[in-house]
Amino acid sequence: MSSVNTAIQLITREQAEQGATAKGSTCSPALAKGPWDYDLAEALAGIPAYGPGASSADVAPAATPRQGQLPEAYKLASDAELGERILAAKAALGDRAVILGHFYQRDEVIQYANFVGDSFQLANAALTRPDAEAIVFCGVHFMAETADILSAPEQAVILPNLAAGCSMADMADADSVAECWEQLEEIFGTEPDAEGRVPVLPVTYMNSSAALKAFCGEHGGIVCTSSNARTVLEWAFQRAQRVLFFPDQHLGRNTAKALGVPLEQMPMWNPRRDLGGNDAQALLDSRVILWHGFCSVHKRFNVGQIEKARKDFPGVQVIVHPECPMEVVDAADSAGSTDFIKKAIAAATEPTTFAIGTEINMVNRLAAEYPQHTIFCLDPVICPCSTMYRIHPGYLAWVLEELVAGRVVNRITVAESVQDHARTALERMLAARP
Ligand code: CIZ
Repeated sequence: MSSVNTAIQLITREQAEQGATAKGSTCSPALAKGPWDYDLAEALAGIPAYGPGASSADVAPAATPRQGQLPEAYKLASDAELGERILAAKAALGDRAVILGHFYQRDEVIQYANFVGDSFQLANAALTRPDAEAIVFCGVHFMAETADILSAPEQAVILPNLAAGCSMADMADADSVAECWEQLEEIFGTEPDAEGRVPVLPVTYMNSSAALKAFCGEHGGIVCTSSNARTVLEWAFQRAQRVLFFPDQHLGRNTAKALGVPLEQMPMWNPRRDLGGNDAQALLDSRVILWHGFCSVHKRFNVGQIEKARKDFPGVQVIVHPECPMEVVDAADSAGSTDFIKKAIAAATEPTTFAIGTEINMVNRLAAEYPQHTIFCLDPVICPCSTMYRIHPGYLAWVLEELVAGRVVNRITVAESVQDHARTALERMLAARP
């Protein structure tokens, strides 16, 4: 089975055998360690961090949830022992628990999932199991929040490692967005134009906190995923003269550009600067105001990698995620969500070479699933999502065995007041038609 974990172990072994550092083969050899080392490092330093992988240089806000210490037995257990314990706990729990695994999660965890998919597919998959008392989400924090909003109040959503956040989601916080909104209202006012379109509507990417989804719900706005961003923007433009799009500038820019919005009408909002670093006229002329956020996995892809793939593999199909920078999306053959990428590969009837611009765990899994094709990651360096990495079979075994013992640990609960508005924004997304 291919996975980041096993790939990293191979690199580490090779390095030891060669007595040399295979420079550049991974973004961080620290990935070979257990994520509990980072739980401990954070506890000792008192400062949260995302851990090794693509987001290791991103600054985690002080309020980022931290994980307490995993009991020693789970840290010391071998993979085989953890596997036995997880399977035994799963069998003991039966239908009382459902395990969800995100596409970007490592195979060592995915092998135990009842459902594998993107964040929204997984939240919906959980709805097919109304009898499950516990929804164990092997993904990141905002995904568990969305599952909590959509699931029944008595169902407990569990995130096996509380430190599994999302650096992109953390780049837009509720206070900064509220402050931005206040400044925008001062410039635009609140009166609709002759066609009944309000001056601005907020649109948040699914990769955002429940508080921001609620902000959108409360202010006439909406949520989007990378699968439906175009439909959602069209929906918003029917109701508003412009859109405030957060937190991912790239998804916002790529989607708006495909709809014909000129780049000059997409100013960037830097929350650390007055008016986001813009003058009032640029904001008045705007159609999409892009929040200064990004995904550190997708930021790694560049046009040089695409040129190299085309040179090395004539005829290669380059497919990238729309969280990649605009130049990368423009240079690729196609761009789309994780589901789009998966379906594009599944639809290929002839053996094809695919160079993929998304997270390494998903690319490795696709390569193993479709051996008739040559599938590789555009980024040659093994650099997974730092926060998905924080989930390990040790944490999964722990939360499941706690459930067997009648204890719910690591529950993610979204406050009721936030849930209502966030659900409104999610429901608008489900109902959105261009
Ligand atoms: O929504 C998701 O799960 C993410 C992170 C991206 C996608 O394209 O599915």
